[in-house]
Amino acid sequence: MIQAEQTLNEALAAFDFSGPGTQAVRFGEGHINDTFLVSAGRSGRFILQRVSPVAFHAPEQLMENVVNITEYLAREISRQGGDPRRETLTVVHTRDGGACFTDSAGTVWRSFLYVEGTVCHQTAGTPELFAASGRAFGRFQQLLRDYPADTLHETIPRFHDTENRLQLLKNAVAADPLGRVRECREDIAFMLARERDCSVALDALRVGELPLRVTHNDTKLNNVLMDEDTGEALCVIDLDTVMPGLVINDFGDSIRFGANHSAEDEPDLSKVSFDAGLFETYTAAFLKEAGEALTGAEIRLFPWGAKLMTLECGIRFLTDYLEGDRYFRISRPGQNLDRARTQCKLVADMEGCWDQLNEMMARYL
Ligand code: GN1
Ligand code: MG
Repeated sequence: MIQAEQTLNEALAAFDFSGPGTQAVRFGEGHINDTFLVSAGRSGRFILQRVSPVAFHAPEQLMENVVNITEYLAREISRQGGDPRRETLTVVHTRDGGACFTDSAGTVWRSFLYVEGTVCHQTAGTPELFAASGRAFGRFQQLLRDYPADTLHETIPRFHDTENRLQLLKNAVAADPLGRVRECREDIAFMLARERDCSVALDALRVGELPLRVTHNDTKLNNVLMDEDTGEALCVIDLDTVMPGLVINDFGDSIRFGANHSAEDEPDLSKVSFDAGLFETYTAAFLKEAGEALTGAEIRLFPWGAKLMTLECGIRFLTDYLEGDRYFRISRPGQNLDRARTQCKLVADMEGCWDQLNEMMARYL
């Protein structure tokens, strides 16, 4: 596949960033898109991103969602007395007024204002930080509660369809194109043993126990910008997967990534453990902002959201490892296998304190 650097200059020109002194450097730790920070002299700083063609098959539709969502958020934030230029992303248009640019290789680029004075954390160093991210995603839910969900494109079909994710893993195991299955037998067995679990949230949706809402679907701690001075969460980013979905998945994906003290790709599993205290910290913060909008069934199923998002992410990492690391960017061999294994360890830990998690939820109902 061609590298983003090969068409970066075309994109810089399309967004009118190519004046003398402009610099563009790789930025951030996202696994999917190619992100650059552009310093464009007196015009200021911008984020320029090449949208992954492997992950997103209809990038124009995706950008239609992002434009509509960010404009809606900006209006809501202003209405509530906030600063929309800092509290949500602002799409920067191309010289021709478009929301994105297609390069000579057919790949789509888009740009946002860079939100100055913010930081993005890779681990929840302190409970306060994790709570701040919980407030941010809870507020995101609250801000979008009346957004017409049926007007959103489904940017990745079946994104959190855990049953289908498991089926895709089975297909990859059967095909085993790189002969990697033999080193992952235990990991595969761990996931297959939880086949029934993969249906819990989907069954609740099918019987009408859980409603579809506008959800973010990728609520990692590093998808929130924090104010450098106050430490408070400021702006939810990475809006590519904003779609109709389940709120327990937004809750759960945050727990998956943040309710522990290790990196997602930590190779030493003895360092990876689920922190039930951080689970509670996040629950309280998230519900403080989003609580009124949610139903009792949703809150009751939060532990399931946490377990299923973690299991599903492990399934996705392992599937990608077996298929040759085509989806999640890696910086070293075996990284996707390590990522899959941390997720299994966290699932096992959650199961170890399952009753405690459910009792905790009872206090918030
Ligand atoms: C990807 O783009 P990024 O790095 O924020 C992925 C998420 C995974 C996450 C795992 C579109 O998120 O679904 O949970 O990696 N995004 C997409 O770290 O697949
Ligand atoms: Mg991201």
